[in-house]
Amino acid sequence: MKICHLEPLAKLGMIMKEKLEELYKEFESQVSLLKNQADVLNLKAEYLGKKGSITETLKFLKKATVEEKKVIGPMANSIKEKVQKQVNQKLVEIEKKEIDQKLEKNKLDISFRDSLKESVLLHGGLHPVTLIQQEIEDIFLSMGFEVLDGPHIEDEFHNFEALNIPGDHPARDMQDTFWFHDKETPEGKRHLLRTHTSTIQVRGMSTRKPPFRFIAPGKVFRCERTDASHEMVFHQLEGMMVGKDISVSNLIYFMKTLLREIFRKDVEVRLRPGFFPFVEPGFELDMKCLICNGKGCSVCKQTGWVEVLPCGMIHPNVLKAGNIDPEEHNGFAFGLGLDRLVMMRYGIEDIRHLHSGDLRFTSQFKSY
Ligand code: FA5
Repeated sequence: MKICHLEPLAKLGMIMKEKLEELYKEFESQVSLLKNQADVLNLKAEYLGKKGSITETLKFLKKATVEEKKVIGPMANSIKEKVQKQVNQKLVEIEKKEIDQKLEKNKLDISFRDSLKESVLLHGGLHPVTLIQQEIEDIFLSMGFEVLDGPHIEDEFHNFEALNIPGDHPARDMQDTFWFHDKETPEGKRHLLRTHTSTIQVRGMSTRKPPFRFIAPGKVFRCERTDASHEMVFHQLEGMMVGKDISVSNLIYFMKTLLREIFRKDVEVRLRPGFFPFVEPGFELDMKCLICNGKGCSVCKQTGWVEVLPCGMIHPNVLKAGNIDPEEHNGFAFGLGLDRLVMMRYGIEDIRHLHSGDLRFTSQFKSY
């Protein structure tokens, strides 16, 4: 603003007041649009800096009389303070916004938000062995069986001796296992990773009075050379029924019912003699290989049959180990290979897929 000549006090005061208010309004509208601190500081310099428009306007005060200064001075200071206050507020506002943006960008979301929920639903789920185990549990629960559990680390007594397999028995070689180099039990027995779920037979028998019936699913461990149908860690499901006058036909009835429910149709089975020291007579219940439909493949070792369900009538010595009088009670037992059953059910040609941890494989199974 150029003022070329001195005005009377009232007029000069009015002109300066109007001019300062006009400048302040102009500043206010500009500052509200700014988005970064550097621009705010530049704008401040344009108004309050050495050559700023407010500063320039106030230079006229030098020429004013004392009376004029008394009126215009406080007014000018108030405008300067208002500008400075606006600048400070804007700087704080921008800084806060920048911090919020940074926090939003680097935020670690540990809650189950939509994206996470989606990936859990897409990729999470139950393993096919668990799915089939749960189905079998339901089938047996509906037939009045209990479901028991037992430890993975067992002692020699429960894994072998109570099952009629003493220390020098050749049947121990059929189930080579992993032994622990730890202290023996008080009875002088060593510890091992259980080789079958039959260990739970003795534990179940000694805590129950006949008649009873239970199943016991779980992981088992064997020192095996792996191939299309053998793993070192696999799953079995033990079953046992004890009472009076139980016969082989009862055993066959339950086994056929189980397979019909699992495969939702009658499957072709064959029963052949099988040797297990804890049953007498003992059987191998094989089912027709559903991978090759009986033609012969690597899973059934070209025989057309897959061994899934060894079983038999409980040996009197095993009943005695469970405190049951074999003269009064008898029963049957079976030990189902769960992984092989899963293979038959879903047409899986190699057992090693099951525990490969490959999501492309496991995500194919219905899990909810
Ligand atoms: C036993 O383990 C007996 N305890 C089963 C039993 C229980 C018989 C009660 C009689 C009465 P066997 O070693 O055959 O038996 O194993 C049982 C089932 O486990 C087999 O039919 C097979 O389906 C499965 N199986 C055995 N070894 C393996 C392996 N290395 N990998 C995957 N599945 C296996």
